[in-house]
Amino acid sequence: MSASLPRQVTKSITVIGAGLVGALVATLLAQAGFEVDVFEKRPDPRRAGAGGGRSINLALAERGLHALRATGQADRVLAQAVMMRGRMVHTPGGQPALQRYGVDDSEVIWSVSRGGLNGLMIDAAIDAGARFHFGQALVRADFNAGRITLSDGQANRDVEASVVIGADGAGSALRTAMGDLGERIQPLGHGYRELEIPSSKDPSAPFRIEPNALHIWPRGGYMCIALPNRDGSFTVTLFLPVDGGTPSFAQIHQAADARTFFAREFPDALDLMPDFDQDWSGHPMGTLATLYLDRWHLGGRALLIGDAAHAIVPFHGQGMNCGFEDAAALARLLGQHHGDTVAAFAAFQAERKPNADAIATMALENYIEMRDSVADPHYLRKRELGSLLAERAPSHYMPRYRMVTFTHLPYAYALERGLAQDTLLEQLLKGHGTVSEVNLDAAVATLKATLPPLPGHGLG
Ligand code: FAD
Ligand code: E0Q
Repeated sequence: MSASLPRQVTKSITVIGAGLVGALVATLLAQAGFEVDVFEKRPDPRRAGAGGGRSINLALAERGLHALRATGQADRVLAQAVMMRGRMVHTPGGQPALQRYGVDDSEVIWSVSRGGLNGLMIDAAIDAGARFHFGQALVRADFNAGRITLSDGQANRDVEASVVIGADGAGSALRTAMGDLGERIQPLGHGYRELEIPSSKDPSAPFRIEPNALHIWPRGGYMCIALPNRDGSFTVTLFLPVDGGTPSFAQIHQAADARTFFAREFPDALDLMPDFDQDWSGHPMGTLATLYLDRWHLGGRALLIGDAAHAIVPFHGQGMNCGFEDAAALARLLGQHHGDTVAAFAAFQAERKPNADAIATMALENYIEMRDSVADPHYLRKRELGSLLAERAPSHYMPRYRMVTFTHLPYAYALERGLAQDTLLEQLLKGHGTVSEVNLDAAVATLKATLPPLPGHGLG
């Protein structure tokens, strides 16, 4: 680096959005010694009544946990989480069956309350020295003047902000203010609606279905899932086409139609939801899309992270995890570049964009896998052979799900390696009706001859 070039070295940073990623990045940057101000459109989520009293949960996996460990908050978060060992697949008429996520209980994921995690991270950021300003929405920004405009719903005011980080989610106002970033939004055409399985009345057995699992009711073109909460309840999500077919949200006009649909397709789940009609009417449909941008930053003045830069569909449970990995990468790069935001932001985009693109692809693929394939015999054969190869040749085979969920291998590597492994599995299974027909010694030899070893076994 040339000593004669003036560098823009930053001491203070403005974050837009105090959601999951904004609160985490504020913590990490404040801990690194930056002066951090966070502006959030909504009221303080730690105050009673915020979130409307509903518990929405999400799956926390290794990438997200790793970033939380850096803040010292991981143990506190896990103390409020419910362990999920695998997905419990509910097929029509069959017994629910658990498909383990990892090799043993060291490889599990965690169901955490969105509001609880958000509040805890805001507390951590404040402890680290960050200042929060709630009820303050970004409305525009003048990056040349180093000024942003905020609205409290009544009036606008300007504040100085020479470096701005947009963690304001999929509908980011900072992204709009940044001008043409080569934006492409790809709607999925499917939406979601949240329901609840309440806890049982028996305090000694509060969970009405297996607590330590992510439940899935796959039905081909659509599906339901349920994630456990600490109090014994489950948050249920129905994923369904928005319109253009049967069934679709467009054809379900009222709670009674929804009940008829559930009685036919998800009767066991419906039995667990005594407040179904009220729940259905109270929660609007959400839509799903993937967001791609060509550029995530304006020199060293503005940068987008988390959903604001790369919103994805939720079917791999990695949106927050990826955003948390973003936050840790940004803090590391700002340190490596000594606060030079021009260099750090460019390095951030170069490092993270290929990985964000890869998880976007894998998340879309996982919808098909979840709603369709988890009950498909060919899929189950591939899964079984994959597990056997992973057991026999751990240096050369690791299921893609495991790379994504339990390692820090770059998402782009997981996508590429997963494709190569999948091609091999198809080849090995060709002409065989069952996995027991496959000669495993020969399969391992082919695997080792075809693919290079995994980097450092990919763990750690
Ligand atoms: P957000 O959480 O959207 O936060 C953005 C914040 O910015 C909000 O607080 C908002 O109020 C604020 N804001 C917005 N506009 C402004 C403005 N103009 N000025 C100031 N503030 C503003 N991810 C997982 O890892 N695991 C899962 O299991 C999982 N499940 C999901 C299920 C569903 C149905 C959906 C939709 C998503 C799921 N995700 C999951 C993805 C996850 O929710 C997101 O990736 C994550 O919330 C992104 O965090 P964020 O902080 O970038 O954005
Ligand atoms: C996970 C954990 C919303 C959501 C969140 C998730 C997962 C799924 C299906 C969904 C993927 C999986 N998964 O089970 O393969 O692992 O987070 Cl729909």
